[in-house]
Formats: sequence, C-alpha cells, structure tokens
Amino acid sequence: MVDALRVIRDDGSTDPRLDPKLAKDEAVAMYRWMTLERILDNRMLALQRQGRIGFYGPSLGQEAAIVGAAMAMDPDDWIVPQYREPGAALVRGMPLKELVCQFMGNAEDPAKGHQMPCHYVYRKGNYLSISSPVGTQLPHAVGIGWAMKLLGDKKAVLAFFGDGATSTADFHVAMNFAGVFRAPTVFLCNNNQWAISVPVSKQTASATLAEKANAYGFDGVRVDGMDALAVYRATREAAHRAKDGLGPTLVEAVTYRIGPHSSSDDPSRYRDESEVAAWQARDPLPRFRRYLERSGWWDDRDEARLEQEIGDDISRAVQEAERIPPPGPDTMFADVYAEMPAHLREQMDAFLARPRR
Ligand SMILES: Cc1ncc(C[n+]2csc(CCOP(=O)(O)OP(=O)(O)O)c2C)c(N)n1
Ligand SMILES: [Mg+2]
Repeated sequence: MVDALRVIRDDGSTDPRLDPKLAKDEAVAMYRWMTLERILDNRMLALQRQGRIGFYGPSLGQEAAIVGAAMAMDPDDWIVPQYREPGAALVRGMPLKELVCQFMGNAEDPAKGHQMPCHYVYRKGNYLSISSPVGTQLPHAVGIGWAMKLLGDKKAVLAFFGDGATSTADFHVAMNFAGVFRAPTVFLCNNNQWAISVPVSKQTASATLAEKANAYGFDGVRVDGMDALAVYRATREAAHRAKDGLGPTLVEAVTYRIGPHSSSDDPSRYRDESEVAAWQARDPLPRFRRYLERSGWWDDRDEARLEQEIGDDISRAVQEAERIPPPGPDTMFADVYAEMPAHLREQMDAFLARPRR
C-alpha cells in the first residue's frame, strides 16, 4: 500500500510528532460518536430486515474517517455529506430521535417524507441534505465555500464523497473550480476500496486519489482512514488553511467498507471474504480504544457503561419514532415551491375536497 499519514500505532501509543494532543474530554467524545455510529448501524440494519425502516446505508469501518473529520471542523462550518455519514450529523447535534424519524419518513421527519429513505438533513447543524446521485454534492460544496468567501465569512466546508465519485464529471468540475477560485473546501474522499461492486482499481490508473489534487493546483494528503487522530489532524489542518485563504485540500482517507453497500446489497456475490477479514483486523474502534486505555482514560467498566447507554438511547428513539404517524397526505404539496403556483394550489384544493373513505 502507498504510505498514508498515521498517528495511532497498533499498540495504542501515538506518533509524538503528529499527535493532535486532544484533551481527555475530546478524545472520549470522539470514541463515543464512533461507537454510537457503529451500534446505530447494526440496529438500523436489523430494523430494515424487520421491515420497520425502508432502506439503510451503513458505515461499518468508516467511523474514524467520518467522526474524525466532522470533529475537526468548527461548529458553524458546513458539512456536505455523501450518504454514509450519520456520525457527522450526530456530532453536529442532530437528536437521535429526529434521525430515526427521517429514516421512517414519519410526521416528525423535517423533510415530511419527501426525501428518499435514509437521506436525512440537519439544517440547524449546517448539515446539507443528502443527494443520492454520486458526486453531485461536490459542486454544491464548492459553491457554498465560494459564497462564504465572497461574503467575507471565515468558514470552511467539509465535503464527503467516495472513491467511485472521483470518476464523475462533478468531481472534476468541483476540484477545478475550487482550485481556480480558492474556495475554502475540504474534500474528504472516503476511499473504502469499493463503489458497490466496482473495486477502486477500476476507478483510476493513478497510484493514489490524493495526488489528483496536484492537477488542480492544490494539495492532496493521504491518511490512514482507520485512524481517527490521523483524519482529525489532516482535516483540521486543511480547514485552517481554507480559512486562512489558502484554498482547498483533498484528503484521501484510506478505509474499507466492511459491510454491504446498503441494505439492498449482497457483497458475497462480488468480493472475497478474506479481503474483508484483513481489513477488519484494522477496525478503527478497537484501535482508538487502545489509545484511550493507554492514555489512562478508559477501562472495561467505561466500555460496558457506554454500550448500555447508547443501546438505551437508540431503543428510546426508535420506540418514540414508531409512535409517530406517517405525514398527512396534504404534506405532499408542502415545501415544493417558496410560493405555491396556481396549478399546484388547484390540485391541492381538489385533493383536499375529495370524498373521504
Ligand atoms: C450518478 C450516479 N450513478 C450511479 C449511481 C448508483 N450508485 C449509488 S452509490 C454508487 C457507488 C458509489 O461509490 P463510492 O463513491 O465509492 O461511495 P461508497 O458507496 O463506496 O461510499 C453507485 C454507482 C448513483 N447513485 N448516481
Ligand atoms: Mg467507495
């Protein structure tokens, strides 16, 4: 494998030259968000199998790249997600119940069930709505960054995308524009080795994805994406550079999609289980736990308490969300236009006046 920036060693010690030296509270919070994302994934996949939610896209194995990057941004920076980052929305303060309501598309889903399943948004946390077409979020992210720059707003944008997205035209458009206009954008590519059934070797002939940044006139850095401190460090540096007017950075987080692409996918049809096992040995959660333990900040009792608390929180969120009815049929006319045009009003009036069964 091509070298990647690494901070946490296998034994839980850190490279002193690169350690971002988090305070205990921050480090424990980082572990908490990653563990929440992991447990949430398992619970949501089970709910999908039971027919209680429609669809789910897990992030098993990618928690460090997601949470580490989200925590490296300041709270009023923007996050433009791909579709695999519930951990980043939770870091931004999204309540678990609201997230589950969006998975269910019920009456308390802020998008009123208009979005595709598992395509949530958290407006209060500057977390954009997920756009399912691969790569289309990247020009959006650069546009937000450029707008902030024009307004003199000293914020940055974190944009998530996958290795597969680097083959899209939107990736080129976004990278080129960001480079030329020095838009304050951190491009966080989660290179999880697969784009559904297509391996990364079929996406590019380049040795790394990070080096693509050079062609657009800015820096690319490759980090071990199973190492939350490495991702945190690289993302934080990139965000600071963006805010100092030094333009965009591409961060390639080398990870692995341990689970299926989504609840609709069966990876045993196209990849070898031995490959999965090899990456599982580098699981970001036990690795971060070793770092916490070695720092004297964590033990078995903390772990048991955390798992219990998270399990209870998710159960409560699911129970509460399941008591909420679906959105009323009239909501299908809401939030489509800022001002409802005449033809839509006519359709809504006719619909509301229909004889009820
Ligand atoms: C424009 C477009 N083409 C195809 C798809 C179908 N599709 C959904 S996800 C995906 C793979 C994307 O892979 P990658 O960018 O590596 O992200 P990952 O799913 O691995 O996180 C594809 C092909 C789509 N949603 N949009
Ligand atoms: Mg991928």
